[in-house]
Amino acid sequence: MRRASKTDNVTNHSRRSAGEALASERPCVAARFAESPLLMSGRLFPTALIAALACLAACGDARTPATSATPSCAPLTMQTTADIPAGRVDRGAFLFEPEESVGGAGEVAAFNIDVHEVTNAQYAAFVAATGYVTVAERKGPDGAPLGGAVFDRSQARWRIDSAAQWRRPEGAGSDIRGRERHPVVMVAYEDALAYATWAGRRLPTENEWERAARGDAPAPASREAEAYDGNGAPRANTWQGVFPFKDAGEDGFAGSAPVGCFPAGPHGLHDMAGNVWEWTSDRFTGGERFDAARRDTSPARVIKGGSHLCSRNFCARYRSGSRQPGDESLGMSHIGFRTVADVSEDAAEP
Ligand SMILES: [Ca+2]
Ligand SMILES: [Ca+2]
Repeated sequence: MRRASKTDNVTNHSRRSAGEALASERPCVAARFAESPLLMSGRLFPTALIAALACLAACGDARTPATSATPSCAPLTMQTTADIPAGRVDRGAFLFEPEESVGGAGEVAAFNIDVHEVTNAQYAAFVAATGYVTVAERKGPDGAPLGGAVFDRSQARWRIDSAAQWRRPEGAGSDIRGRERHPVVMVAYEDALAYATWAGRRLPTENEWERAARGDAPAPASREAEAYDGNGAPRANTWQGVFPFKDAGEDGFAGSAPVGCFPAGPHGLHDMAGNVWEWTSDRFTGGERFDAARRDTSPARVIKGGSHLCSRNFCARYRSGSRQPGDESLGMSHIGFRTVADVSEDAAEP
């Protein structure tokens, strides 16, 4: 069922258009902690710092559309939102990583969700309408913009770049021309929330996001099932090759992809696995256990679905059941979002 919303309007607007894993499986985490610019920035809370570094350590960025595949991207006139009926999420039915046993499964009320990640064109429309200034653009104590975290492909490492923001995802000299349909990145949590609020919507909870991704099906008993089909053909934008050194782009993209270029899931949603991680409103309270004391205070939010930086050798979290912490104050190359809204149960009947 299509549902009219401001998101629909901006979808068709023509104005202009690391580490996805915790330390458990990544051999180079310690080394990257030592060299990360985040350690020197002093911007992050300790817990969020660890969380962000875990993310940074495990995945990298890319930007250049590649290569061997020629995906067929759905037209932008595709349905822009979908109603998800109420139901239960049994996250963690099959566990690949320790953090996947943390956080509650449970019932989810009916809701409506964007069928694709919010695009650069959509975010541009929001900024044009409101004059909103993202966290990355705001000045820090030294007078320079706060910037965001950019993966430097040539160096195979991340950096904090004060010139990076949503219009310049790779920092100075970069832009989003030709990437109007790519997911907006370099948006901190509050930047995503501001867009959602403007659109009359909100950000999904983790359980909502996961139910939207998988429907009534249980979490697949395979790491690969949501990113590759039974013949090994890519069904999501991830990283082929050895991260962080070589992204072969066998899925058609070395870097982010325009939204809607990979097959939709059970509710017609695109890119729930891969392309960019997506913010949820749940706070990440720890990778090994749920810490109720931090439920309302943790500066890290749960991000879902993996990204174009997830490879088989590092991260491999291109799954609906995966969950990682994202420092809510930091925009990154591989984190975007989509929005949701409440609906009545009747409206959400299939
Ligand atoms: Ca790719
Ligand atoms: Ca995604």
